[in-house]
Amino acid sequence: MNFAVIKNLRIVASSIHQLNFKMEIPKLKITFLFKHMSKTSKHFATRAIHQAYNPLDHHGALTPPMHISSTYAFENVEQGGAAFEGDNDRFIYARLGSPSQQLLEKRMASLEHAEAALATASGMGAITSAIWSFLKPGDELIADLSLYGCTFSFFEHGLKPMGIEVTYVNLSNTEALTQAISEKTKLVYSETPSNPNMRLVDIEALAHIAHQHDAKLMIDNTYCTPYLQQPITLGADLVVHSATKYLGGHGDLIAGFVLGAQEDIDHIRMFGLKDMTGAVISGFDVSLLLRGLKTLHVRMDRHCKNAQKVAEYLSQSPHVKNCFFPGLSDFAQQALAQKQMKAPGAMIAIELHATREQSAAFVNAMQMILCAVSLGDAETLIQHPASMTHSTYSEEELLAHLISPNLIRLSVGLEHVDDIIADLDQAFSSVFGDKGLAISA
Ligand code: 3LM
Repeated sequence: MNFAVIKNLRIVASSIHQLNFKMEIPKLKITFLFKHMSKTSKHFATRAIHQAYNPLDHHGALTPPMHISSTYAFENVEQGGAAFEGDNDRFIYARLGSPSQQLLEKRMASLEHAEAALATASGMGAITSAIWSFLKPGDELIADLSLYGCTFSFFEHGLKPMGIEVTYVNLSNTEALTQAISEKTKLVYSETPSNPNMRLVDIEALAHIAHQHDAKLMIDNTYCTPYLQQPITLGADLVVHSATKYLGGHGDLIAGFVLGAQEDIDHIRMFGLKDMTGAVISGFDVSLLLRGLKTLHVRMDRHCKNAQKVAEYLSQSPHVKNCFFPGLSDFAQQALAQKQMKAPGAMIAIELHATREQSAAFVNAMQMILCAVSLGDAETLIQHPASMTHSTYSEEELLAHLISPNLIRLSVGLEHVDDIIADLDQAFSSVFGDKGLAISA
């Protein structure tokens, strides 16, 4: 096979998969190339492991190299200048990206069915970099009522003082968006399910309304991950993640993503991130995330299975007034959950028949389950949002934003489910002095 043929194969391969084969590849590698050429049609689990990386391009290393260089050398000023003009594919400086970050972004874009992705230093880095890129004074952001505490704080204390109008609307009621949206609305923003109270919004319906008014729909998909929900396929323009959670999966990194159309992601990278937030992901965290993504599907399946059993247990407890979990038959938005989520996820919110003090005592009574913020880790985590993750809301704001001061949030982990239930059961007994209702294992 002559070089011209190999070169043509390279062009075809790289246009399909961005595989970058060297000219000297032997026959064996060409076979591998053909195997990889059909990758775009592969399943989620396969893409989470293989997408956009061929070990044979990297000395056979299964684990992609970790690039921690802050800067990149050029042959000369002309080559450097061309890179700054965007005329070649060279890397310049780690605030703009690195080879391993690029791999992570391609892989994540494939999982979310997005044209492009940008990895960031945190979920808040993703949210702020994206939002600063699209809003200017006088513009309006319409946001759902219930938001993660720091997102709410950013809207209140970051956007509003800069002259951006923020209007909170109950987006679970699609009609409410139709009433509220106007020509000054540039962005509609929601989590689904919402942190911490598990309210859903109809992504497809909201996208339709937003687009009729030339506004973008931005969805925080942290609770679901692309394994359970793919907002872009339902019409959302931008998706953000706290990758600190299920995507990393092991509680050992802080990171985020924004995903969307290439043009929008380029703009966020070159403006919101480069010039405004500087929320750059570290090379070490890129590496940990590439590892985390490889097991995402397996972990999520077990998280969801455990959570279903825990939610069923909690919903039968006489001490639980409300158990909010999309997998329960009495969940108010179960039909919507089934329409847009592959499974109910592993986050549960409960309200007890109890005072705020008793609710806190219940959290404090855990023996194995850890009292901690964050979610999506192997460890089951419990916390009291009004005191912890959502303490950025005042008492009045908590009520206005549908976050009950009695609400307790549970991130169901990967321990044996009987041990999780046993711990909850002993906590009920210890606080309420009865024997609890443990479903026997
Ligand atoms: C938490 N949440 O415990 P980072 N979007 C959602 C989130 O839940 C979060 C972010 C964005 C929690 C973190 S609270 C001090 C700990 C839906 C984070 C922000 O910047 O990666 O933390 O993501 O609910």
